[in-house]
Amino acid sequence: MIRCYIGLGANLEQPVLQLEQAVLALRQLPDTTLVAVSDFYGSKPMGPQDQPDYVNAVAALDTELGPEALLDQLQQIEQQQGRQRKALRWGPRTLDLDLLLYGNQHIHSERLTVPHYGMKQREFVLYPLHQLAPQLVLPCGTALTSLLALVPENGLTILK
Ligand code: PH2
Ligand code: MG
Ligand code: MG
Repeated sequence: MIRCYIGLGANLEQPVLQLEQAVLALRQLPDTTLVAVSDFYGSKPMGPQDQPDYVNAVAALDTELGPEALLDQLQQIEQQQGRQRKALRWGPRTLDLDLLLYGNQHIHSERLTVPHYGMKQREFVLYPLHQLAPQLVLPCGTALTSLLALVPENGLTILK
């Protein structure tokens, strides 16, 4: 069993419902146990500002799936919830599921970079992750708490 963390995000088509639906789907994944889900957070959009605020959360999973098999499952859930692949970088979406951490592994393949390349700078990842795993040390050896000290909350609010 490998402990993984998934970042959830949405800002279109009733984002809270999108995240709730995604949590149900994560619960159904094969060879995987959903261990915990953080609160849902309201966050200001990173990237283009002419898009709605986001709802973000982090989920902890224990899985027997390999990283690429897990990615396949996450992308399938995104598709089921109407994700349109668009050219616009950091544009709005109905559901984004990012594989943040896969145990203590560093993964660099064509499809996957783990730890997620942006997670150390993003308040909407770090704060919910800290809620689930306050003692977490990243694969690079950095304590999560030391990153929190560098990344302001930037208006992050707890929704539920
Ligand atoms: N995701 C993006 C672009 N911008 N902003 C916030 N607050 N939360 C996100 O999850 C997010 C974003 C593309 O993945
Ligand atoms: Mg993302
Ligand atoms: Mg993504």
